[in-house]
Amino acid sequence: MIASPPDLKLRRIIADFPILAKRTRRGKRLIYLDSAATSQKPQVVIDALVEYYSSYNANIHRGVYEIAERATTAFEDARAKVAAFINAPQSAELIFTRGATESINLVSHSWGLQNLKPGDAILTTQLEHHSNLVPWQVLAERTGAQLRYIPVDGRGEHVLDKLDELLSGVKLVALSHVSNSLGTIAPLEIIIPRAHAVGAIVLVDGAQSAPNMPVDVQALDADFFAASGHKMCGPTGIGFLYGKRALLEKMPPFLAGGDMIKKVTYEGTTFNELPWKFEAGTGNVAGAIGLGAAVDYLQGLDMEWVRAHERSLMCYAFARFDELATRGLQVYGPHDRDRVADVISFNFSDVHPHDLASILDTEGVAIRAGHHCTMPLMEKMGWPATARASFYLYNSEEDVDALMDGLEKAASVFNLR
Ligand code: 7TS
Repeated sequence: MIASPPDLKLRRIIADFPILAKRTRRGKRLIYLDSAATSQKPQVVIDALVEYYSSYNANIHRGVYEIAERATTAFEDARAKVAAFINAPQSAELIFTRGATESINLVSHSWGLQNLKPGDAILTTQLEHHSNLVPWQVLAERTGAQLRYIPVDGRGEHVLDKLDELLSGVKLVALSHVSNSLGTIAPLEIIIPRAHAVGAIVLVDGAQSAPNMPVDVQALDADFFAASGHKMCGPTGIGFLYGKRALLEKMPPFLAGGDMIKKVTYEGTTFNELPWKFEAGTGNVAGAIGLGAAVDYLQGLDMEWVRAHERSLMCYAFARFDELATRGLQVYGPHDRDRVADVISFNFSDVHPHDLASILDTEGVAIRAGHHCTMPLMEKMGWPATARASFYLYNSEEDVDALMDGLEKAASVFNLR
């Protein structure tokens, strides 16, 4: 197979990311295939951060002077942009957090401690990132609720045969939209209505979907949707939680302090309105503004295009990987191109994935190796670890070829025939 060179749109996108023009220590082009861990940042996002810090750095929601008002407006504009990006009905339903992990913890502490009791159940899946698993284990322990798992098959696809049984007594379903280890796209269109039919609410961990495909929380009918800015071209330390207003209104604050209050006396406190009730203390103002710029950038590209681009790259990568199948390259995850997003997990013969990643690094190719924060999944599948390549909007078929060349090199280092 021959790689198609990047077209004009892709060349322009690549040029938007200054890091992609840098060389590695060995003088190689950087082939970044670890965007599921964190994405690279376009210049417009970097500029938004610099502009805030150099022109209008001030705290928000308090000062009456010019730069404080400008900072507050920029922060709240960013909220509106992110809300629109996932088609949330109102900006007030969009809470800024540090990222998906904090968003999930907000729900487990605030909604979970208030609503769960012994005899209730929480349903998640065997595919989850630790961030969407450990908070529920802790909550189950604290409330006496039971934690159950939707099983996955050997390809990492959800097995729904026993869904009705699993849903009995369930108050909350928490599952990832896209698996960070295998790229599996969850059948939310089946699971969410069935969960609602038994009166359960649904939290969607969108850490890996928001960056890669159009997301419409109203069409999904998700009750909560969590994501991280740093995986979608935004800065680190900023993310968001969308929640339906009726649920958020009834939930107690997660953290207490400044900004989340309406009135405080020595006797007690009246909490602020949504969304500020859940935003105690000075938030990541620069981060939110940067995330607003990231969302503008993504919308400018069109998320349908992003998904189509990644799907086509994945098809090319799967085809190229097939060439090494006879030499012991094993690809995990769903084979149906419509059920898999931007991630390919694999092992090459008995070479340890960390050794593979190190050899690829000498060629400038950055991939991740390990358990990808899904230790129970790895144990279930019987894989000590996998190598993982994840693609994003700035990757090209030439990047896939560079990965293949690196794997060929590994094969010769390890004498694989
Ligand atoms: N949920 C999923 C599905 C994720 O992939 C991740 C991070 C998180 C939650 C947590 O996100 P955070 O921004 O709060 O840390 N996933 C990965 C990964 O695959 N490699 O590094 C981080």
